[in-house]
Amino acid sequence: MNFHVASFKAAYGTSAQLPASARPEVSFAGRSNVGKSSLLNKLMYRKNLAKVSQTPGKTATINFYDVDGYDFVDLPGYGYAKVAKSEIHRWSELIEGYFNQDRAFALVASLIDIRHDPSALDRNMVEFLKSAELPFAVVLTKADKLSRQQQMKQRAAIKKALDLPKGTPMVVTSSEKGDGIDELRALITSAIKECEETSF
Ligand SMILES: Nc1nc2c(ncn2[C@@H]2O[C@H](COP(=O)(O)OP(=O)(O)OP(=O)(O)O)[C@@H](O)[C@H]2O)c(=O)[nH]1
Ligand SMILES: [Mg+2]
Repeated sequence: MNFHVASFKAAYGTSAQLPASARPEVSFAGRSNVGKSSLLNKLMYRKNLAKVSQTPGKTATINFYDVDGYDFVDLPGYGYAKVAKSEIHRWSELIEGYFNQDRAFALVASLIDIRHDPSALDRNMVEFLKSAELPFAVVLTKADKLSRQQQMKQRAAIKKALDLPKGTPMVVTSSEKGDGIDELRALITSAIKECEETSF
């Protein structure tokens, strides 16, 4: 799979607007500011295809990217305290609407900041992915902010806190330095292959 062949497809503000799923898709979920858009850019070898900002809550729509004929989906971040109630409502409608659809979910990357223990919302997300039996991986972000030793320690603590099913992949990444990016590309490639073999 060639991650260099990437382009923006479309942004959707309500789940009713989402196009039917016609090919495997890889989704990126996580709290606001965890680094979803940065990770997408890094995976796609691009600087600013997905918009990154210092302001949390930047990605308020579901954004689709075409990567070598597959869909990569940047989901709006959860847990940003300073947004209006109406926005939180819109967010839940979008995310729940998205996951409730009959889509070809090849892999959901559940992003968690490696510096912190998982929040209640992070645990909800993982619980949902487990109970829905969706193929998912935990992607720890911003590894460059910790030493190698601290990374290993946090990885073990987060794994324990999430009570992950056996064999759930966990990747330590840094969009800043590039750690774990090739490993994640390989994981995505094999998840897509598996999805194609079983769903199409
Ligand atoms: N040091 C470091 N900073 C990062 C990394 N990834 C993202 N950031 C920074 O974290 C902030 C948020 O990154 P985004 O990629 O916009 O996060 P997001 O999850 O898409 O945020 P929303 O769109 O608000 O949900 C930006 O200031 C990024 O530069 C990383 O691996 N290392
Ligand atoms: Mg974003």
